[in-house]
Amino acid sequence: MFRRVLVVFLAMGLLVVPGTAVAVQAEASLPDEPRAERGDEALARGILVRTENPTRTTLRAFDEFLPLSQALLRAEQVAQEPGVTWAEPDLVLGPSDITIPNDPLFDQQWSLWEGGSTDDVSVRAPLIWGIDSGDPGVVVAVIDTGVAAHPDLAARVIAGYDFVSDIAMANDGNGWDANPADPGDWISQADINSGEFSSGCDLTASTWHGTHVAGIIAAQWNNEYGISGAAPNVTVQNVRGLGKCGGTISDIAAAIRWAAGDTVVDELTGIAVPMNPTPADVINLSLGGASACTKTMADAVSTARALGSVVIAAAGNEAAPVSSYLPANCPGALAVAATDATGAQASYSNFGVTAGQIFIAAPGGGGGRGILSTDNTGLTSPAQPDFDVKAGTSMATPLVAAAAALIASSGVTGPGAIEQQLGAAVRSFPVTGGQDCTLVTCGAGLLSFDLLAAAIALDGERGTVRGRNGVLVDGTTLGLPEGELVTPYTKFPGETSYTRGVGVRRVSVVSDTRGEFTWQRRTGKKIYVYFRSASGEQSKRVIIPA
Ligand SMILES: [Ca+2]
Ligand SMILES: [Ca+2]
Ligand SMILES: [Ca+2]
Repeated sequence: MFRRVLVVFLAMGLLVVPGTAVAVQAEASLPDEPRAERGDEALARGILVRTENPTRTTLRAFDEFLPLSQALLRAEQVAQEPGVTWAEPDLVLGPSDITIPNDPLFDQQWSLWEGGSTDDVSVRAPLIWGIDSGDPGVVVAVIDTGVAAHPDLAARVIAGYDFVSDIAMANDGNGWDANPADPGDWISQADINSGEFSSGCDLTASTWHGTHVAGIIAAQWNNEYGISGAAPNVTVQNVRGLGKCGGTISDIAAAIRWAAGDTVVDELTGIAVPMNPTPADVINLSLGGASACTKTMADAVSTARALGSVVIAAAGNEAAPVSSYLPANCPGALAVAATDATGAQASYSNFGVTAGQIFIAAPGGGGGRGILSTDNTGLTSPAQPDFDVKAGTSMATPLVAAAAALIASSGVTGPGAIEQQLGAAVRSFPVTGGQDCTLVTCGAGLLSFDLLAAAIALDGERGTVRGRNGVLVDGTTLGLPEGELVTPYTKFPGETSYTRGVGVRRVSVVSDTRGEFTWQRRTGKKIYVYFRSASGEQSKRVIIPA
């Protein structure tokens, strides 16, 4: 179970303040979701009521603070009144409401939590976990070296595809294939002598880079083992684009498009790769090379965005202008710079020369303080699961991907909307006495999950948060045949048009009590649908064209 730790952050002006409305009512749990202890039930000061005419939200204050369970009953009664669109408790969240998992190595995860050390500058992840620890239905595609088997990843990582085409680089005996497990990417002297690899390859043991990145995003939390991911309930999809000595733009671009749900054809065989059954909400690219953005890469990124995926890319570790490194310099890719444990710009991090080249910064370690994550002991082929530290923009990027996944988990859809919230979830760069980040060198600010919480809370008042009180139904109860291919559209009370959702939706359908969804059949896209109802009833409209 979780520990709750009393930490007073008020002096830093963090987190929601008493009276802030947050859509966490009921917290009826989604399946297999570890839950914060509810022994100390949240208190509500009243009921927030939304009426149709005029469309506005008002507070009906209680005479005294009521526990959440009682407030929910009141809210249900209010919701039955004529003209009421929805009603929910106005909860009071205290600054002590920090969810700390029991993973034994969590204390070493300084990039997630400052944990009492005055030096470490983290993303303050526990400040949002009590509200949003991620939805298993939200998928982050990690395009990397593949993932090795690991107990802290087994339940959180699903197989994607292996897009390393060169057989020597692939190191698994074949080109593209359906098994993206990491066979190891070591380079021996014999490899260098063979002439099979580019001249830039150095002797190295296997890096288990993809395994490390995956763990930063979604390592199993609260299992009394290892570490916790930053978005510990989202799903990582393992898509292999790197092998021995790296990967090629063509393979990585194919991996990006496939991850987003595009049709990808194997050019060697002319056969289409099976469609990704779980297109990604977020694509993590902890990789790069020194080049202007090429057409192939630019097209892949823009295609992914058009299909609904947020693309997040490491700025690179050359201590050089990011404009010279792809894919971070590609239009639509969100470039991530790294900070060290002091919050200064990491010595290796690539940086912006003009504002906007870097989107945001996050801890990537450095100066002897690395980022702890899942690893493997194998020097060549995979051996035993392990934990170890690495540093780089590769480690900062998955923190941003995790934050994007938490935003997606809250029901915000589409790269534009997710990016907007992500860009707002930053605090000012600290003054360190070292090489401080600036708005030009490191982007909009330092990623700060507590501010993500505020953004999600505000969004809840507009009714776009999929709360934890969802009624769980499956697609068949909506009259949709099992396996139906659909795309979600949303319209909320007071809006006149439908907005198309992202292509990635759940098989199971989660409702909250505000608004409605409609669906359209769409071939070629596997879908998962969220469903909204009014006052617990399914006020859906299902449109299935001929
Ligand atoms: Ca292969
Ligand atoms: Ca393979
Ligand atoms: Ca763990």
